[in-house]
Amino acid sequence: MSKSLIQFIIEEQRHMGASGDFTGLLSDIISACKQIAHAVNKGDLIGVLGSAGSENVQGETQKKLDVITNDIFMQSTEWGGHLAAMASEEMDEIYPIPAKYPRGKYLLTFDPLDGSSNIDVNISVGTIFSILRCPDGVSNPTEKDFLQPGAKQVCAGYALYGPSTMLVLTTGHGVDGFTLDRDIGEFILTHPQMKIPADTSEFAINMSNRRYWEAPVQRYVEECTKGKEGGREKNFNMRWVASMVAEVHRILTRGGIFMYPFDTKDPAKAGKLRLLYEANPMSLIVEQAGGASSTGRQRILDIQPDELHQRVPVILGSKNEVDRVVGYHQGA
Ligand code: AHM
Ligand code: MG
Repeated sequence: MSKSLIQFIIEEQRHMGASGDFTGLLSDIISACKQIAHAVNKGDLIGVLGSAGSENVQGETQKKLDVITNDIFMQSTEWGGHLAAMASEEMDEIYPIPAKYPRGKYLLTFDPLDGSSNIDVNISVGTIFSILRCPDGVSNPTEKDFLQPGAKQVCAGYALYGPSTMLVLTTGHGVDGFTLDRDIGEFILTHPQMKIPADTSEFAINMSNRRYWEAPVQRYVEECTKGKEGGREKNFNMRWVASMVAEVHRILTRGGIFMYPFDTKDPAKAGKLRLLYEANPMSLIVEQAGGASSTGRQRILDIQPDELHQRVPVILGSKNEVDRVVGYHQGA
């Protein structure tokens, strides 16, 4: 018989001897992802495409769906009594759970709609989330309580709104993938224990930034594009969806390396992707599936965050290729 995501989580909780709080939180997150899948899928039929006419804290123009999906995620998770506070790409400050609801022991960070530049052109987008424990004794969390290294995540996951909607998650015991069966409204386990092959011949990077990269990334990509004629043992293929969720999902399915490396395009930014709700959850998922994730100089999950919306360089995917790029950084 097919196994639903809720059944899967309840069974995990039994093994862990957990209280049920975590299952409650995850069930609220699942509900949010189903609602977002519905809004993304309906698109212009319900008038949700286009710009919201506002900017987020990172100075990026918000799409209507960025705002709508942020509200869906907040409203679905704030009431349950499982969270003490949450933080999102679309909110400048952390959001402590309002006094009218009970406060719980977890902190949630999320990017409600990642890759949102792809919405209007009907290309896959996703939601990324990360669950942390609220530090002991803290009943009124502040930003500093969120500044925990990614290795401390209790759970990380993403929903991919593609030809089918999938939810992929880890609680630190491997990575499992579930597909939304719209007829019954349930996520069903379809991809148990996903594993990233250690070797790959596919790379993903935004080549238009090439002139801004550092020497180790220049060298690696140059070798990939030259393939057998440039000293590598094989030729490489390239992909760039501009939706990190879609790229990570491809890598979990058939291997690959994804890079949004350090570049000199904007000296104020260390990278493009955000540590707490993009790089950390994706790094935990990738490592739990046997892959690797690094800035080029440091394992991402070891980074001690300095601020909520901090950006980091990201190089993740098939282990042997990530190790090669890290090696080029060490040699530089
Ligand atoms: P977003 O959170 O504003 O959508 O930005 C993150 C996205 C990633 O999904 C993707 O890998 C990257 O930005 C694409 O950037 P670019 O447009 O520079 O190729
Ligand atoms: Mg994002």
